Amino acid sequence: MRNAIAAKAVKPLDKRLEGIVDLDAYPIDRLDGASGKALIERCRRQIADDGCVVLKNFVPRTALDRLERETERLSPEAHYNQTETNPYNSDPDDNLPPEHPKNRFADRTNGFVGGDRIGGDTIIRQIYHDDDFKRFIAAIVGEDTIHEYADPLADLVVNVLREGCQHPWHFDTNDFIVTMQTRRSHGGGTFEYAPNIRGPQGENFEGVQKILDGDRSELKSIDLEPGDLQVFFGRNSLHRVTPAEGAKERHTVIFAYAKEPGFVGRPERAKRIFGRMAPAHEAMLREGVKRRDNLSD
Ligand SMILES: O=C(O)CCC(=O)C(=O)O
Ligand SMILES: [Fe+2]
Repeated sequence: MRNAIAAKAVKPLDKRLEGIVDLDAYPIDRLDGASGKALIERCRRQIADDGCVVLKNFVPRTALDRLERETERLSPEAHYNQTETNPYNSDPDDNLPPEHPKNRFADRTNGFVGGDRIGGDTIIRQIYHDDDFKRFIAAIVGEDTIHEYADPLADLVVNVLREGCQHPWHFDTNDFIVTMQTRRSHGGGTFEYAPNIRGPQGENFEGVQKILDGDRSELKSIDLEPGDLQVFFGRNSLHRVTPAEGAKERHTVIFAYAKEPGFVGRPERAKRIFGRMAPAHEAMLREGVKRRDNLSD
């Protein structure tokens, strides 16, 4: 009897994602097979098209209660960080008129829970570390391999938007972001984006300004739901999350990967985002190590 229970508790390596990822719809454990290749192809096409792919119910309905509870339990530990930011996360430019996008600042108040609070038995951490998942993400973003962060706070993050919190219009500073919604707010919290509104052809400040002024003709809008996985290239696509409305918070998990192994974010950033540092950041401060922070914030 004891053995039977133990055998049940430890899943064989090739069954790790069973029950927590819909492997029928998303055969990421069989990427070399015909269905796996077709999935990669479909995602790559969507990303090439407008820089965004959403895999609805990546976590199956049967696991959604558990998924939602994971971030619900963690959200009271969120550190809130308030800033005013323009779409470029840059300083204002006094040489430009006040209506110019570089001078358009909006409130960005956001809560973050650092990865060291997220247990190894959670669905979200099991997905984050999974080799098949990493291989899948690498394939669709066009990398040979991607690497987990060596940063114990920024590797896996819960982003909490309580009532009134938003991600105002911005471009990301990193290439791509992998996120999963785990809890939906009663209202608001909608992801909107203007695909490739800027690019090698230029900044298109006029186009950006129009959107800031309320023009919606270039916009796409996504109603994310718990269990949906999103991969988004935000460098050239202006995007935002509208303010969360109502008492129910919006929760999103950020799965952070880098092109190179060993990435640790700057200690100042850890303090700003999470309100604290991990030993790795304290060691960096002691040793005077400076590293590039390629996270978008
Ligand atoms: O939470 C989201 O859906 C996207 C947030 C975002 O744009 C960002 O973190 O840069
Ligand atoms: Fe973003």
